[in-house]
Amino acid sequence: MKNTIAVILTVISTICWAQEKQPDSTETVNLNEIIVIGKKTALSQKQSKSLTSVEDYLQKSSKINMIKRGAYAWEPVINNMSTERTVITIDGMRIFGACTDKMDPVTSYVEVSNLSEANVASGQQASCHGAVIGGSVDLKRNIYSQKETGWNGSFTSGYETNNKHKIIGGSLGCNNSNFFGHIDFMHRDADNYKAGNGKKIDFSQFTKYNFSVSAGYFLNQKNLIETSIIYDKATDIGYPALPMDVSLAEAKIMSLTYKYIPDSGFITNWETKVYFNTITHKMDDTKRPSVTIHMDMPGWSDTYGFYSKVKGKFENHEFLADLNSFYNKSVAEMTMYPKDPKENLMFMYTWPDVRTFYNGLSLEDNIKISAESSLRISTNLGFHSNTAADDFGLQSLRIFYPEMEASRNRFLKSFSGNYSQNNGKLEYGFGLAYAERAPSISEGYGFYLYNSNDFYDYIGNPDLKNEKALEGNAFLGLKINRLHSKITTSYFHISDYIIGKIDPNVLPMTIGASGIKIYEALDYATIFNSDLNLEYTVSQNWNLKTQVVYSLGKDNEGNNLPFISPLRYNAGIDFKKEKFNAGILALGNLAQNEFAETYGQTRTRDYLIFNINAGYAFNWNKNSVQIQTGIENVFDKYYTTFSDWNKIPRLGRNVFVNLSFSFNYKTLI
Ligand SMILES: [Cu+2]
Repeated sequence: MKNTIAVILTVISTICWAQEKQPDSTETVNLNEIIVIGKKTALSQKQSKSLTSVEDYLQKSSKINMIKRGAYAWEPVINNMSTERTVITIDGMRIFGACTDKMDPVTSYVEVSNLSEANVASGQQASCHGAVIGGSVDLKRNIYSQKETGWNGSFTSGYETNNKHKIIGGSLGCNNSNFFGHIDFMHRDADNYKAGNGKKIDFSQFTKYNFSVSAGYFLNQKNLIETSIIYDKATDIGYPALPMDVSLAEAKIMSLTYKYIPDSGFITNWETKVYFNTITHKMDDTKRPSVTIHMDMPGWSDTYGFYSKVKGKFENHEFLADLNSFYNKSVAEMTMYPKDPKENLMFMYTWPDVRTFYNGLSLEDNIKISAESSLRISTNLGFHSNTAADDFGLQSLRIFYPEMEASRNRFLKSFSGNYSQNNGKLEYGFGLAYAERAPSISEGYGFYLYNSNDFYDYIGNPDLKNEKALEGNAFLGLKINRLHSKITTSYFHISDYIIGKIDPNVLPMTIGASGIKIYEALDYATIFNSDLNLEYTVSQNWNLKTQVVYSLGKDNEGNNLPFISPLRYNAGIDFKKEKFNAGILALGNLAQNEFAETYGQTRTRDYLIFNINAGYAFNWNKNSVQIQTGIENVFDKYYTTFSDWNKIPRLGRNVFVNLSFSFNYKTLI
């Protein structure tokens, strides 16, 4: 029955073709995908669950998957490449998680209340603040400077039955002709969740507080100074797929921005920002029942950064120049407490106070060749330096690399070119790119980092070469009456592909670990991605949508790479009439038969789940009330996917209610 519904849905919507957001044919081509998060446009009315997590918004993109280690802080994977090969920024700011086990991706330190949209760029199709291979996401904060004068505010609240997830939030802002100020707050608290068939997943609870303040002052019509602070604190976070939990994950993110917005001339926009962020991460094994040896594993990451970005227009050129720089300090420690109090504590640096200094220049030119065609060329040149600043940590690594120097400098470059054509009905384009990245801190300097997925302790390798990727991409889109379709593909040939390889000569540190893996480079690896998005507007009220994504990743010997998605698909029908909307969505994966046996992965079965939702929104004057409700995983299916760490099962049936009220009160302040 369920399969029949899914097949019918897929067939109906496969007859029709679509994509998330078509670029307007009148502007210069924007190949990036924009995911709307905030409520600033009517688009968000289409959102069926507005208080869902930032990660859940992001995974709507056909380019993004999430590696899940529990209910909180999922790790975004872009084009089947995870944190090391991608960059996630918040308003252009670089932030680095402080966890050696990737329990705190950048996305875990913001809230939906902070953000207006996410700009998802595949491969080199964005000038981003760093050297990257797979792609990037820039999470854009709400823009308060353009709000109407007067007071504005909101109150939001939500509840989810599966894990008793309670959400409460609010915001208050005021604007006058030369000043604006805004504060917002959001709190989430969830118990352990239940997988399908009511199976309780222990250690999957979390509590989160997010608080943010923004203020700006218009020096005159063209010049604006803005400051913003985000404070995010999560406590008592369970990671059921890992052997440890987190007692504290805390971020303080601060920035000061100067914007120059001329109304005519060569320069169209000039933005300069200085920023600082500090992250504290404390892992906790004290609540786990059978811990062989108690460990304390805190980590800290501080980043100081700056960028200055100029956008301009000259004849048929739209150009961008971005000078950016950051300095990061990452430290992680491990203290082991033997059961016998007479034995000595064992202490080591898992990240030996690694300082990363990056200085880069990005240049981009969008050339309008004709009314329908354009060419985008870009380059990114960067100087990258790593220093292991802690002497004890450095000496520990020298056990493996006696010749190792404390510092290592690299020069990283990327180039890309994209041609695209769009006549309103048919659009297509293709591009080529070359990019390099430096090894991450764990890959370069990690010391006995236990991976609970393959049971190996990982050792970094400071001698790793830069990873180099050649990328080819193409897309084809079609708009015929009510039918919108887009197919995109990308192919990456990555030389000196960094991956852990077993070293049989070294013993692991972690009790029960299978052995040691040292980060080495494969000759090359290849990753292929393709996705098809279709949308068909049946009538004013009915809309059909479907998405099919296929990927393949191989190493130089033809083995499958780990964490590459099997074929995934979703199909949905939306109904909207006046203030009411409703929808049904089917989503699933085929079985992962191309799993990475060589890298310790096992097969994952297929799955298919159904979600339904309904919402009601009404406005009066400039105020609005929105109620959204729905059931996720309606048939309470017990399932896991290829990207669930240690095959931790996903959420079973979940009923949610989201409520939001927002107001605008126009007055002279
Ligand atoms: Cu951690």
